[in-house]
Order: sequence, then C-alpha cells, then structure tokens
Amino acid sequence: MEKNNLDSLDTIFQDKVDREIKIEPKDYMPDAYRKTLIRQISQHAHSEIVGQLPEANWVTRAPNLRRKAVLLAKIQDEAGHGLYLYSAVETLGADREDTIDDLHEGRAKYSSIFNYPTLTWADMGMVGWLVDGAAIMNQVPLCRCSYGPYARAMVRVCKEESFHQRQGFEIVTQLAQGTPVQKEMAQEALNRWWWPALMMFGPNDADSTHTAQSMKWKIKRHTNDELRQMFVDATVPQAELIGLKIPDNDLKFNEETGHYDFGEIDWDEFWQVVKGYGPCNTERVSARKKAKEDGLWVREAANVYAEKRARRNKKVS
Ligand code: FAQ
Repeated sequence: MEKNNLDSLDTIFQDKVDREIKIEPKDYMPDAYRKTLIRQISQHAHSEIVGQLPEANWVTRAPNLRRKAVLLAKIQDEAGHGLYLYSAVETLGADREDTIDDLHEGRAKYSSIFNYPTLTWADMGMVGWLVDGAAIMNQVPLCRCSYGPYARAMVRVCKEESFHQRQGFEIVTQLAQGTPVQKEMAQEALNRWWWPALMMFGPNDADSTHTAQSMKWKIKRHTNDELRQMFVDATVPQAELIGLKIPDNDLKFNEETGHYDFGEIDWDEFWQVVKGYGPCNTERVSARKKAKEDGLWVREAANVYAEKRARRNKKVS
C-alpha cells in the first residue's frame, strides 16, 4: 500500500482509538498494533495455562472436600481464560499452535509469578489473594482495551478472577485466625509471595519497553507503576485486617500522597526469572510440553473423526 494511504489510515485508526471506538478484527490496524496485541494476549494466555500448574500441585492435598472442589473449579476457570485468550489471538490472524510453540521453545514469555513453587497449603491462599488480586488490578482496565475481542474476553475473566481472589483471602484469613502454627504458615507464605506478586506488574515505567506506545493505543490504561501502587494500596489494609505483616521494612503510609511508600523491588531477581532462570521455569515448560505430547492421540482422533463426519455429511447432501 502507498505510504500516503497508509499514513491516512493510521490517522483514522488513532482517531477511532482516541474517540473510544473499539477496533474489531476486520478493521484496519497498523502492523505494530497487531503485533503488540498478539504478543501481549498470547503471553497472557500462556500465563493462564501455565498458572494452573502451581495450584494443581495441591488438588490431591487440599485439606477437605469443599476446599478441593473450590480449588478444582478455580483451576478449570484458568483453563477457560487461556482458551478465550487464544481465541482472541486468532482473531488477529495468528496461529494458535505457533504461539504455543513459541512458549515451548522459549520465544514467548509468561508471567514470572508462576515460576515460584507452592510449598504449603497457605500458598493456595497467597495465589488467590495476591496473584489473582494482582491479576484483577491489571485486568479490570483491560476490559476497556481498544481491541474489542480482548476487552470483551476480559469482562468474563475478571468476574471469575474476583471469586478466585476472595477464595484465596478466605483461606489466608482462616489460617491467620487459626492456631499459632497455622498463622505462622500464612506469614511464611506471605513472606515468599509478596515481592514476586509486586513483580507481576512488570518493570518500572522507566524500564518498560512497551508502556508508552500501548497507552497511546489504549491497550494499556495505566502504567506498570500505577497499577503496582494501586495493588499495594488495596492489599496492605487487608493484611492488617487479618494480622499479617507485609515483609517490607520501608512500607509506610504517606500522608501527603495518600499512598503507601514501599521498598525497592529486586529487579535482578525479576529479570532472572523472566529470562528462564527462576526456581521452576524448566519444570513449568517441561510440564506444558509433556501435556502437548500426551494429548497428541486425542487431537489426532478428533481430527480423523471430524474428517469422517464431514465426508458422511457430504454424501448425504
Ligand atoms: N513476567 O514493556 P513491558 C494471572 C516482560 S494472568 C514475565 O512493561 P508490557 C491469572 C514483557 O512481556 C497474569 N515477563 O511489557 C492467574 C516485555 O517483554 P517482551 C498475566 C514480563 O507488555 C492467576 C518486557 O518484560 N497477566 O495471573 C513481566 O507493556 C492465578 C518489558 O515489559 C497478563 O499477562 C512479568 N511479570 O507490560 C492464573 C495481563 N512483566 O514481551 C492462574 C496482560 C513484563 O517484549 C492462577 N499483560 N514482562 O518480550 C499485561 O498487562 C502486560 O503485558 C504486562 C507487561 C503488564 C504484564
């Protein structure tokens, strides 16, 4: 396409975005916008799918039937979120299998948080309270993302994530109000999960490659640091309410700003985990590769059956 035509299409596109008109799959969009969405949405999908693994570790060890049923339902919800998101990626012309290969070959990222182990039952509480809590903080604004299919998928995802957050907070509250050993278990889990939860929001704004452009395109509605601050402000009073201590000696309410000041994140740890050297990176990717290999016969059988049905239907008509 000629450059002048492209420039005017880009202007019309940005004008639509500025006027809060959703961009739909068949609408014109700049290549870089499409690429950014494919990157973010596929990585988001991978996070939902890989994110099932740390909780799956506790399904057979949940302390009672109710907890087990709730945990199973939550993990199934995460699978559903992954599937909506892979479908949203397909509306952009990407091939779902290619994006999954990117994950398995280490070309695509997924949230750093899922590379930490879940060592005790209290970790199930922390995943719900903190990890789903952080996910909601990030995803509620994505319901207003400029790309229609992503925004619509997020509405349902957020409803389910808020149930997840509450079930996690319920687990943590019960432990915190239980025996001294249970309270200690909750505190120890909070000590391990707090900082990785803050890392979920991504690098500081000054080091974020994509934020400025994604804000202009209204894919992102808040910067990484804004969302992180909102999460800290919302979560600290919850910890106080149940008598747990956030493991940050620099944490202090700032009367002037009306927000909590907090300590420096260990960015070396963050980048190590993102680059594949976290405690569970190898285990997580191996589990996903194995699942794909184990499911091959099901996919083959389903394809053969679909072909057989199509042939039969053709004969009948
Ligand atoms: N981990 O320039 P930015 C969930 C990468 S869902 C790993 O700031 P951007 C549900 C980033 O990709 C959780 N990598 O990037 C659940 C980029 O590298 P690239 C997932 C990270 O995209 C709960 C580079 O660093 N949620 O938890 C991380 O503007 C419980 C520079 O970063 C979403 O994916 C990280 N934490 O902002 C499931 C939400 N942070 O791609 C089971 C949608 C940054 O150029 C159990 N995504 N990087 O190679 C987003 O909102 C954004 O993509 C951000 C990053 C905010 C994650």
